[in-house]
Amino acid sequence: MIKKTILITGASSGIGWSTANKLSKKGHSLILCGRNTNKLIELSNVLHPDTHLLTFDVRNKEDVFKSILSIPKKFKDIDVLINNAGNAHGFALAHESIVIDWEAMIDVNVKGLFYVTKAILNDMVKKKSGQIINVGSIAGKESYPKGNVYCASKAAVEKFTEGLRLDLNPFGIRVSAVHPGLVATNFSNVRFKGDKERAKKVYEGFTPLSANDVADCICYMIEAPKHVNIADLTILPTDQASAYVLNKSD
Ligand code: 8X3
Repeated sequence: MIKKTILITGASSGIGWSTANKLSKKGHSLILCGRNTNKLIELSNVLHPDTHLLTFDVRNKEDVFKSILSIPKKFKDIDVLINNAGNAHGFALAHESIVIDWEAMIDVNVKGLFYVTKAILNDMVKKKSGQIINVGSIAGKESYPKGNVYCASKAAVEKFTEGLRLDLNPFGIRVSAVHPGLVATNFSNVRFKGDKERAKKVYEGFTPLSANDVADCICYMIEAPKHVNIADLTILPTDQASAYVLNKSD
């Protein structure tokens, strides 16, 4: 298997962390990005030594570009970018939502993803190879009540993915998105602002996906032969038929 250099945003938890763990075990070199240096250091202790840590907040444009520029030579030749950082803030009808929550989702899920991509893109274009995998959501394909801006932010990820694939087509760069449904991670805890009981209920009465299930898909997207681009992959729990049709036991 070809060893690659892979940059992952939002690498310290959930899908990002599971993906990092699996890719590291396969011997790939990783650049783990997150906001909390101590957490990244702690996590990286169990990873392959070929791991570089990068602390920045994707919302901060200057920081994003500076951090990517600071990557040491050994890790500079990035083969794969996994844009995973993203979250939901709040779950309320549009007219009852808080604008600050909307801004947080647009700043991280949309603008942050754009900044990181832009910071890495030129080098991939120059060498005419590379791969970009964006973590979208079923929410980007179908809006659901109270999802409003979160759904819009993930729809932006899907459309940006399509646009990138078109623009980068002449350069042999694979561009794709993985769109998970309900994954049991810290996601709902953040969405419900630390209301653990409410968050727990989201994943009760059915078998949700695990972060590992999604990480397995991402690993396959990376390991697929060079001529194969898994352009758009929706992964749902078997109990979930759409963004809001769920076979839950009572
Ligand atoms: C996370 C999945 O269904 O909560 O993006 O929107 S969902």
